[in-house]
Amino acid sequence: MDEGQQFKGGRLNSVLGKNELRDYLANKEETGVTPPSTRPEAFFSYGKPLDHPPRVLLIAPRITIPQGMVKRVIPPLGLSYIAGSLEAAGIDVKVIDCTIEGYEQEETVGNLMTYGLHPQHIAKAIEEYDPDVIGVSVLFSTDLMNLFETCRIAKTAAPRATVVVGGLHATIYPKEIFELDRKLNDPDPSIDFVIRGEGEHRLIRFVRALCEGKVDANADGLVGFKNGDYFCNYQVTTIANLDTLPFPAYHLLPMEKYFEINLPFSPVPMGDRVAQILTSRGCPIGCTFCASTNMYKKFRVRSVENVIAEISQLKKAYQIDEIQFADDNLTLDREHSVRFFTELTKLQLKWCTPNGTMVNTLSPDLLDLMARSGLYQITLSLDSGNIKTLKNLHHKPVDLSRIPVLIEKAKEYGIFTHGTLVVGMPGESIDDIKEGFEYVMDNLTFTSISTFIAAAIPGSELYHQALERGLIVREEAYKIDTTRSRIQLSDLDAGYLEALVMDFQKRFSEKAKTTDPAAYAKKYKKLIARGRMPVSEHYGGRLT
Ligand code: B12
Ligand code: SF4
Repeated sequence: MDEGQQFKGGRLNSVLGKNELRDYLANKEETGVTPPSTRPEAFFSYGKPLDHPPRVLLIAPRITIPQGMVKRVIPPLGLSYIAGSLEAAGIDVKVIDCTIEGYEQEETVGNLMTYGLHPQHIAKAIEEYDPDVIGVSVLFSTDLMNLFETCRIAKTAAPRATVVVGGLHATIYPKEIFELDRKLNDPDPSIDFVIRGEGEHRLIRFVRALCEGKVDANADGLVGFKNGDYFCNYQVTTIANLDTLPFPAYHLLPMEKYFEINLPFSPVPMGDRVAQILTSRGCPIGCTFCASTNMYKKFRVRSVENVIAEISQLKKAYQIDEIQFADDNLTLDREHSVRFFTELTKLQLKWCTPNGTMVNTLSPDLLDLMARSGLYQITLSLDSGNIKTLKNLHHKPVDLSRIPVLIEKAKEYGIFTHGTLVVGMPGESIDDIKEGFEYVMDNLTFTSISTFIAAAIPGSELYHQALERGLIVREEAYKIDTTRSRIQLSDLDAGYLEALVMDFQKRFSEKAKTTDPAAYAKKYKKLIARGRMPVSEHYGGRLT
């Protein structure tokens, strides 16, 4: 994207001094070479060669959220992809998703609630399977403690197994993972290696080497210890052709349980059997508050045929009746989008974009095509109604004048429109926020809106700015709560900012409800019927 590129220089320059994110970005090439590793192999001995075919156990730990937030639950996409690749490579693999296995189990500490199976309840399953490698994923920084408790139990239940960690936080901050593990578990750490970046190929190579009792100290993205000395390899490559990846191995997960709970990525689905699909990876835009753009900057898109084949397979195997696209930037490539939505029309499924789409990539004619292919809700990430904030603080290219036209077009088709806002950025004044709110109030007739309070999310530029300016301490940022002004990024009084957001949400929701009561009732039908939508949640911007 031209505008995205234009912002890129500014974005990197605005990261103050040297920090882990800057170091990570500077040394990540995203060459798109598959398989990667241009460095010569440097094996060292690690344990004994295996006398049996390797067994790999992948675990998604339980999840911690602010109290009152909807307990969404979807199959872990990253681990399902990795499992699919391991299987295709002939490696025996099992997956445990703690959130689904113990969905009703809750533990509350202060304002936070953790749900899912406590890892002590999987100790027996781990012992029985007796894995050689245990791979644990950390998707959210808020789940670091859940990661450590899982790794501890895994190591205790299977002391012979090698414990490997992957995911966004571990990728950008691997040293911190080891430091915390050693602090918590000294003198008996529970994590052996971190694998940075996309795990599909890297884990296969790691397991294969381990079978021979060795580890490659030069392996792309591998971080760990060689004879007691720490080494940290950069993540050099990304998967060039996503079509080469096997589909996610959902057959290893209890899919019926996810369908039964029916609180997917967007927790207000129209369908009863919802699948999450990624048609692409990466986003080059570089918004200051976003971590995913730093994990995968390079945008790579699967072929239309490949995505349609996956959806058709899911229809056949699980009778899915809705798709929710989990892409960071679903419509970035316009020409591709046109071809994709044209083909999608033939499958006759409902679909939505819980993650938000980029306003500047949309046009009425594309929306027309999207509507005909089954779109029932579009999330428009304007993120601010204030141009100054967008340009100077968010670094997000958004042409606000496009939105009313898109909303009108969506209405013609009975499509719900959902807007997202992010307020309380460092440097944003109360007047800036109010100006943005009033612009939205007066001009944009979304069906619903979520107003998030800016959070310093680990992996984002904002996080490092906040750290370097002494606005936050690391540990606070692990408690991401975008409904509260807990880390005081701006000079605004926290209570005042929260009240302002609440007031705006309330006014906007009431207006939306009175303007189009039918749309409101239809959208929230399921949640209201299940008593799952306390008014405060809706006003707090916790629903999409
Ligand atoms: C789907 C999703 C969700 C789902 C997650 C459901 C689930 N359990 O999977 C839901 C809707 C619940 C969700 C919610 C939120 N999310 Co969210 N979400 C995503 C999203 C869009 C996709 C994640 C994904 O599946 N990626 C695709 C897979 C293929 O990639 P992956 O998970 O990274 O896995 C690959 C590698 O990391 C690696 N890997 C992963 N695990 C392992 C393990 C091993 C052993 C190995 C070797 C490798 C490996 O290999 C995988 C395959 O290549 C990401 C953005 C993104 N692009 O990642 C944000 C993202 C993870 N979310 C984010 C945030 C902030 C949130 C919220 C806090 C937002 C909010 N305001 O409320 C909430 C609440 C979180 C919570 N605790 O519930 C941030 C997290 C940043 C951080 N540092 O924590 C992200 C990165 C987006 C962003 N804006 O920056 N989210
Ligand atoms: S917020 Fe969206 S557009 Fe901005 S960098 Fe993140 S994924 Fe890309």
